[in-house]
Amino acid sequence: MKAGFVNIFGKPNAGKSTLLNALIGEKLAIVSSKVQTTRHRIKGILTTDDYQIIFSDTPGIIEPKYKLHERMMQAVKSSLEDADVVLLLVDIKDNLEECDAIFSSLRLKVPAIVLVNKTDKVDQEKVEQVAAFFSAKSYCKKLIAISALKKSNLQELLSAIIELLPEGEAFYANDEMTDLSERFFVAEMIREKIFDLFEEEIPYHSTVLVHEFKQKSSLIKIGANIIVQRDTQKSIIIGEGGKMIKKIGTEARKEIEKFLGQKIFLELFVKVRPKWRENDIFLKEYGY
Ligand SMILES: Nc1nc2c(ncn2[C@@H]2O[C@H](COP(=O)(O)OP(=O)(O)O)[C@@H](O)[C@H]2O)c(=O)[nH]1
Ligand SMILES: [Mg+2]
Repeated sequence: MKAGFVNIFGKPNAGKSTLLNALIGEKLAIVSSKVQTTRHRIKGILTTDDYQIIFSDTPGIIEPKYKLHERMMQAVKSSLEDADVVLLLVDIKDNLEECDAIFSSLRLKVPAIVLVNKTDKVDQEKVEQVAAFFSAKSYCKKLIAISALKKSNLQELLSAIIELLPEGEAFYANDEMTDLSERFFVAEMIREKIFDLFEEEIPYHSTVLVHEFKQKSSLIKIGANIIVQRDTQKSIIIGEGGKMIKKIGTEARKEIEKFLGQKIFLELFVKVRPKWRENDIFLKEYGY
């Protein structure tokens, strides 16, 4: 048996969450076209008779600007510490020098596979050029060109990981897919809709807290608070005549029902908590 922790790092928007979902075959991590969508370390566990891989998706590596950012970078740091194998993900269209600088600064002590992602967007010549750039780097044990979105070359990636994985017993039971609670994923699915439906600062000033999760006879009753920093943001989230919050609710409900495999009743509230992103007590309460 082989077992170990395989942690995914990269700049915001490289496709880390898309890759985790593709590898696990289940949507664990929310995805958006906007940067800094992922705020936590999210584990996805893949178990067979021969191996157990515990993947971790992490927030994109950034320079912290407020306390929430600091918490996000702590999630990155903790993932660096327990990794057996590291996946360094690059958006093929990103600035290569910048990615290289970030990867070098991690001072990795474990083998790293560089994954050149989004190859579906470019031609073969570009793939070869970027592959040559990273193959020459000292931290690059192996390089694989993939498309997380189109799920291409993931089998090759799995084989490469298994080769580097240490011998050992499984850390989690066979049927465990993640270490996080259903409440967490429900809150994340609501947060994803906020990223989809609102522009500019709204997604970055918002978070979601599930305060009620109760099994009733034929459905689960879920109550959640959308937390924002200002009254104006509350009005935007609610929308004219409640139009927007209704839209968040409808779209989130579909995803949550798919995830839980059960009908739900979803009730959303909006709460204003000035500067919650800077406040230790609020950050803790909201799971950061
Ligand atoms: N074309 C293309 N888009 C991708 C690929 N992987 C991820 N994306 C898109 O890139 C954006 C950011 O993805 P996400 O997984 O949230 O990135 P993260 O910030 O690194 O977790 C989303 O719009 C994804 O659909 C890929 O292989 N090809
Ligand atoms: Mg992400």
